[in-house]
Parts: sequence; structure tokens; C-alpha cells
Amino acid sequence: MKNATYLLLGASFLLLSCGDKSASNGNTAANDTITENLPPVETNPKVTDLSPAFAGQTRIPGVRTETPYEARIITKDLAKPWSVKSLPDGRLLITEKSGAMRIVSKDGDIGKPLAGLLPVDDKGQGGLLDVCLDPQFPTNRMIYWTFSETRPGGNLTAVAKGKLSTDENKIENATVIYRAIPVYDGDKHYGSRVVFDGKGNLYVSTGERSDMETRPLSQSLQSALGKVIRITTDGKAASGNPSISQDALPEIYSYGHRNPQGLAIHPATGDLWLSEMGPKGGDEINLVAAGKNYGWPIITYGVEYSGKTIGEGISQKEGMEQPVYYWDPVTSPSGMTFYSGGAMQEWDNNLFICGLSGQHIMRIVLENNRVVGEERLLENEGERFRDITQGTDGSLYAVTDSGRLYRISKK
Ligand SMILES: [Ca+2]
Repeated sequence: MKNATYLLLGASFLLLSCGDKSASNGNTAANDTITENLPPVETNPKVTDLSPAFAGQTRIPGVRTETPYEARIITKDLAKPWSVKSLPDGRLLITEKSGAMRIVSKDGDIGKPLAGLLPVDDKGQGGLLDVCLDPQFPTNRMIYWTFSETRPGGNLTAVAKGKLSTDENKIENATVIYRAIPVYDGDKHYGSRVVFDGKGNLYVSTGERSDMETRPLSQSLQSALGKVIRITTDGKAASGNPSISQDALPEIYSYGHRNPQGLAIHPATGDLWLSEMGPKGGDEINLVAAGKNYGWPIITYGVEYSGKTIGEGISQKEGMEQPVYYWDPVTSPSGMTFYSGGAMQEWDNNLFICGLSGQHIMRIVLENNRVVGEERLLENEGERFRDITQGTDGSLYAVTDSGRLYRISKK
């Protein structure tokens, strides 16, 4: 509590009357909340000369939340947190990049690192990365996490599972269930988020390890780099996975991804949505369909950091999926979540994406699987937002690279 800070959001005050009105309706549908079209939130020039494939694929008109809300810093004392998830009782399970997993109370009391986790390679972008709870967690106490694991010849993105002990001091029987091959001696682009698919299987996103040597493996069906994979809780290819080709790894669900650090299931449709970091320009939101090719590095809305074109410099190709939305310049999208059923009714089914270099949280309003509005939250905080989740209290909780945990809730 001693570190608690309140931020009162000015825009909300200006719109109090609108907020009161929609509160009295009590029943505002998500699609009715766009009452005005503001200019696009991005005002900086593009870094590429690429054009969108369809209207509304980038720089959509801005929107502004009308319901008054507030953001509060719960703690500033985490160490490079990477993932935040809500436990059934409202406390938060948080990973820290260097290898610690901790339970944090809603008042910001940070628990000791849980014992029993596996060693991580935390060089560069690696470390202890995402965590998720089993849908049956209240009875089986199982959790799943991703991390960069040292292996002979380098490292890789691994998925592990274990049981949170009843005394909450340790993870029991930590076991690696999946390794995204091949091993590579690098320290970038691990992905990696892990979410349940609604049928008891796990979706895991993996990165293509960044270097020119591994980049083409995004397109290789014999490699697990630059993919969404779908596996059972024992790490086997899930039944019902697409048959992309006879010699494809059976766990591959989609391919042609670069560094996807965001995965979320749409609360109404059950669809899988993904955010991935582009190079210079070309960060993307994708609606992930089984067996589809998302194009990297053949098509992209970005260029090399040097400014050179990537491959043939094309952004569209038959047989490759277009992103639902992209950013140029980049915001570096990381963790994301859909909002559903909380007190901020006008946020229902909106997608909230953390921005690292963008230093804000993107609120994305969707209609019929297209983006119809974008808003930037907490853009005056100067924080690299890494992950966000909805708590049991209907608030959003977000962590930042500097070690902050925010609660964003209705006033
Ligand atoms: Ca793509």
C-alpha cells in the first residue's frame, strides 16, 4: 500500500456527462460506444512506403473511453515482470524474466519466489516468460509456463507444467512438455505466450529467433520456430490439428510468424487472436486460423532496421494471410487480453494490447473481425507495457518492464 499511487485520467473527467448517460442506460452494447470519430492515434510519419491491403487495416480513427476510469500503481517493486495472470481468489501470479514466479496480493504485497521452477537462460530477450492456469486449476492446481531453456548448442523456447503446492511455496513436479526445435545459439525472438484453446489443449506462440540464419524457418514446416503450435497438456500434437503437408510437424497450427508475444481467445467467438512484432514498421494483429500462413518473411508491412526492403519488398501474396491490422511505425505489441463482463461495459470484447516501444496500452475496438477504433491508454506513464490480464474483479492488471503493476478500473 505504501507505494500506491493514483492517476486520475483527465479525459474521463471531461466526459463525465457522457459517462453518466451510458451508466443510466446500463445496457450499452459494445458496438454503440463509438459516438465520435477522432483522428488516428498515430501522428508520426510512416517509415515504409507500403500501402494497406484494405481500408481500415492501419491508422483507424481514434476512439475515447467515455466511462470514467482510473489507473493505480499497485507496486513498483517487481523485477522485469513478463506475465501476469489472475488466480481464482483475485491475487496475481506473475513471472519475472530472470526466473522467479511470485504471487502478488491485490494490495501489492509481493510473495517469495516459488521454489521448484526450472533454470532459464535469461540473456537478451530470454528468461522465464509466460504463465497460464489450467482451466481446472481450482481442483488440480496445475500451471503451464514458457521459458528459454539452455540446450546443447544453444537454447530454445520450452513449455513446462507443474502443480502449485497447497502451501503456495513451490511448484511440484516441474516438467518440460514441449521444446520448439531447432536449438539455436541466440538471445532473441522466443515468442512466447501460452493459452488454453477451450478444449483442454494449449496454443503456444514461438518466435523465429531473429537472425537471418533462422528467419526463413518461419516458413519451414519441419521447424517449430515462428509458429503457433497446438499441443495437449502432455506436449503431444493436439487432435484436430490441420494437415498442412505430409511431412509437417503435427503440432503446427499456423506459421509464418515473426515474434508473436501476444495470444488471446475472443470471449464471444472463441477465435484465437495474435499480436506479433514486425521489423521496422509492420507490427501486426492476426486472427489465427488453422493451417494458414501468416507470411513472414515473404510478406511484411515493415523494412529492415537498416531501411532495406525485406525479400522482394512485398506486403501481399496469394496463399498468405493479411494481418487484420498493422502499425507503421511500430508500437512493439506484447501481451494482450480481451475485456469481458466487467464493470467497464463499453470495453466488452475490446482487445487490450501492451506496447513496449509504444509505451502505452492499445485499446482496439473490433466489429466483424475488423478494427474500427483505436485508443491509447496510459500513454503519459513512460512505461514499456509487457502484459495485461483481466482480474476477477473486472479490472485490468498490467505489468511493465520497469517493475510496475497497474490496476485499471471503473471509477
Ligand atoms: Ca504477417
